[in-house]
Amino acid sequence: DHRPLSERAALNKEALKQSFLDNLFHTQGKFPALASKSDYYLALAYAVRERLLQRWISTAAEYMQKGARTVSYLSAEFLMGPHLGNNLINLGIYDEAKQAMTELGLNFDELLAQEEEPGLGNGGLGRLAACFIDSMATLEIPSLGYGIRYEFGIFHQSIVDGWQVEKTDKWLRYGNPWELQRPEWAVQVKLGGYTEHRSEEDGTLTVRWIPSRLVSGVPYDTPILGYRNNTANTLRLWSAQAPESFDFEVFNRGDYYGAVMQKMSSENLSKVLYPNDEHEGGKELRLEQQYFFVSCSLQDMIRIMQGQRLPLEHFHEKFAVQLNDTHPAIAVAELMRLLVDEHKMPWNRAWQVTCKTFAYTNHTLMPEALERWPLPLFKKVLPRHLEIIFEINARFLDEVRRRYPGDSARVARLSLIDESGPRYVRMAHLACVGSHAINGVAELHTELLKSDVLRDFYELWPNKFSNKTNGVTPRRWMVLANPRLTRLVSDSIGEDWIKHLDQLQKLEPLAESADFRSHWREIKRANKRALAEVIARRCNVAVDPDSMFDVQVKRIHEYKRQHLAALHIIALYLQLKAQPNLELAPRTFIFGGKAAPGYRMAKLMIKLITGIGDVVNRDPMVRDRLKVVFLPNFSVTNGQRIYPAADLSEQISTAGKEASGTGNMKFQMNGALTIGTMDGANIEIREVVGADNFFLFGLTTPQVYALQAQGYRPHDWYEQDPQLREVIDMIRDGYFSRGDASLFRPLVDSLLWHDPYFLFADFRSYVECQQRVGETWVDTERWTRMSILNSARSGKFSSDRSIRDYTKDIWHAPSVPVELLT
Ligand code: 26W
Repeated sequence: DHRPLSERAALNKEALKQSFLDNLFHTQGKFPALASKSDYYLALAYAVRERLLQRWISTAAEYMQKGARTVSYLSAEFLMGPHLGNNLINLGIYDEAKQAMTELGLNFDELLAQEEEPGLGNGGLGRLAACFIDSMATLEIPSLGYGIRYEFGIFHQSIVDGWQVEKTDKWLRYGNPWELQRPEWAVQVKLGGYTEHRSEEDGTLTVRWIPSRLVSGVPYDTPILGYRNNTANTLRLWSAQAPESFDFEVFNRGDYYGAVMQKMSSENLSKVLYPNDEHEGGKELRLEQQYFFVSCSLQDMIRIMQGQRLPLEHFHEKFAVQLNDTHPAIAVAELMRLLVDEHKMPWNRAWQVTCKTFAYTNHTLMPEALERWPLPLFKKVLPRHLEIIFEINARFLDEVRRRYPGDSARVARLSLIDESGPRYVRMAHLACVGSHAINGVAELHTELLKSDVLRDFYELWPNKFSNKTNGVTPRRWMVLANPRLTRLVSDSIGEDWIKHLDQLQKLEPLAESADFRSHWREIKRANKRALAEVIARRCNVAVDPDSMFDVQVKRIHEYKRQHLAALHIIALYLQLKAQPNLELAPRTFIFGGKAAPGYRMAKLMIKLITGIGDVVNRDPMVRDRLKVVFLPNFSVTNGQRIYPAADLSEQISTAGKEASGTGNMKFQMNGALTIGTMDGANIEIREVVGADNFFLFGLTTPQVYALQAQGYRPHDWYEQDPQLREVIDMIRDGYFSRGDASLFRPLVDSLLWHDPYFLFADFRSYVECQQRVGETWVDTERWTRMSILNSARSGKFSSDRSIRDYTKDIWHAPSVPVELLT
C-alpha cells in the first residue's frame, strides 16, 4: 500500500468505512454473507489499529530522538478491559465509527460487545495499573507498562444453584488485534540450578550462575493512547516460550519425550493468572512468574539503553521503575545481578543505581497478603538471588546496628529474612530497602503503613514515605461508560473536564436548577433501565428502574463485608414480615464480584446472598419492595454498565482494612451517594463532598483497635441486640438454605465466636445509617442535589491527579508532546 500514512489513517467516517471493508476482505478473508459478528468486530478493530499505529510510530520516534526519561510501571496485573471503545474515545472518533457501522447496516454496540476483555488482573491493583497507563499517555509522559501476557486471565464466573462456578478465560480464542508480537526483542531467563564462585587471575571474584532451565520471554506490545493527543505509549507483556537454542542433547541426553515435556513446562510460566487477591501460600510457579517478567523487563530496559548508547551508570536517569506492590520486588535483586554479575559494575555503584531506580507502592495492610517466600523454595528457583539478598541484608543490617546499637529486636524485625520460625524472604522489606520512595494509596493507608506495617522502616527513613491517593480514569469510567451523562456535562460546562476533572466543580451551581436536576434524573433512570435489562437477561429477575439501586461490586472478601450488607437486607425483610404495610421505598440490592476459588468463606458469602434473593424475590408479602440480585462475572465490561446505574455505593469495609478502594471513586463520579466507613479513600471522598453528602457509619480505626485490645466478644453483641439475633438465627436455622441448618454454619459460627472484621460491632450503626439513606431517598430533589454534588466534587479522584503526584514527587519525568508523522 503506497498511500501516505496520513491518508490510510484518516479519521473521517468515509475513510473508516473504507478500511473496515478492506480489513473484512484482506485481513479476515470474509465477505458480508459469510462474516460473523466477530469478523465484523475484528475488521473494525484492525481499521482502528491502523490509526493507532501512526501515533505509535510517531511516539517512538519522538522519544528516541529526545532520549526521553521513561517511567516503567512493573505490574503482575493489568486489568485493561475492552480496548475498542476506549481507543475510539481517545482517538476522538467514537461517533464517526458508530455512524460508519450504522450506515453499513451493522449494530455498532453489538460489535463492541464482541470483544473478549483482557482480564489480566484480579481487582483493584490490576485495574489501577490500567488507569495509570491511560493517564500517563494522556499526560504525555513517556512510559512502558511491563507485565505478563497470561494465556488465561481471571476466570469467568457463573452462578449455578447459587454457587460460584469457575471457567477458564480463553480471551485469545479469536485472536487479539491490539497486540504486536516482537520476537526480535525476545530475551532469555534463567531458572534454578546453582552458583559457582571463582577468584580470577587478576584477583577479582566472579560468580557464575549455572541454571537448570532456560525460558525465552517474547514481548507482545499493545499501544496505549492518550486522550485526543498524539501519544501512544506501550504496554509490553511477556509470554514464556521454550528457547530455540536450548541444547536438547546436552540437557536431555537424547530424551526426546522429556525434552518436549520440559518445553511445555517452560510455557506454563505465562499460562494462567493466579486468581487470589489477598493470599497466596508459597507457590513455586508464582515466584517463577514474578521473576520471569521482572527479568525480561529489566533486560529490555538495558537493551533500550544500549540502543541509545547510554552507559548503565545512568540507568536511574533513563528509567524510573515503579513496583506495583511486592509482586515485582525481586527486581531489586535482579537489577543488582544484571549490573554486578553480567555487566561487571562494582557493588556499591550498582547499589546506588538500584536504589535510585526503584520506588515501591504498597496496596494492602492485610498481613496474609504480605508476600514471603520459604527460603528453601527461593533457593531452588533463584539461587543467585538468594546470595544477593543475603549480601544486601548484611550491609543493610550493619547500617541498622550503627543507627540502633544493641537493639537486636529491631534488627530481627527489619531483616530481609524472617527467622522467627522457618525462614522466609520478606519481599516488602526487599522492596523498601531497594527503593528511594515508598507510598501508600490513600491518606489513612499511608498513615497506617508508617505507624504499623512498615513502622521500623518509617523510623529509619521517614523521607522515603509519601502518600499517593489512587484515582481512576474518567475516559473509561465516565466518557465511555456513561455517554448520556457525558453529553449533559459537556453541554453544560464544555469538554475540558475530560482532561481536567476538577472542572466538574462548575456543575455545583447547576444543582440548584430544577431543570438540570430533572435532566440528571432522566439520565440515571435511562442507565438503570439498561442495567435492568441486563439483570433480567442474566439473573432472570425483574427489577424496577424506579427503585433505589443499592450496589456493592468488588472482590468477595470477609474484610469487605458483603455479608454485613446481607444482614441488613434480612433485617429489612423481617421488618416487612412484621409490618406488612410498612411504607418502604422500593430497593434493588445488586451484588457482583468474584471469590478466590480456594476461599471457602467467600464462596459461602455468595451462596448466602443468592439464598436471600431466592427467598425475598419470591415472597408475595414483600410486594416487590425488595429485590436482591447477584450479577455474575463482575468484570470491567460489566462494571461499565453498573457504575452509571447506581444510586447508592456500598463501601463498608472494616475501618483500617481497605487500603484505598477505587470502585468508590467510579460510583461517585457517576453520581452515586456513598454509604461507607472511615476507611481507605472513603475518608477523602467524604472530605471533598462534605459530611452532609455522605452516609457515614461504623467504628473508626482507633475504635476497632481499642475494641480488639479490650477483647471483642461478638456473641455478647448478638445477645444484646434482638434484631441482630433474629437475623442471625434465621440464617442459622436454614431459612435461606431451604431448611438446611448446616449450610451456613461455618459463616454463622465464625461471626458468633470470632467475627474478625467486626460486623456485629458495626451492625446497629449500619442499619441506622441505612434508615437515614431511606429517608433521604424519598426526598427526590434533595437526593438529586446530593448526587450532582458528589459528581461535581469528584475531580480529585481522576488518575490524572494521581499520576501528576507521582511525577512531581517520585518520577520527575517531564512530558514529551508528540508530533504526528505523516
Ligand atoms: C499474593 C496475592 C495477592 C494478589 C494481589 C495479594 C495482594 C494483591 C493485591 C494487593 C490486592 C489488591 O488488589 N489490593 C487493592 O489495591 C487497590 C489499588 O491500590 C486498592 O484500592 C484496594 O483497596 C486494595 O485492596
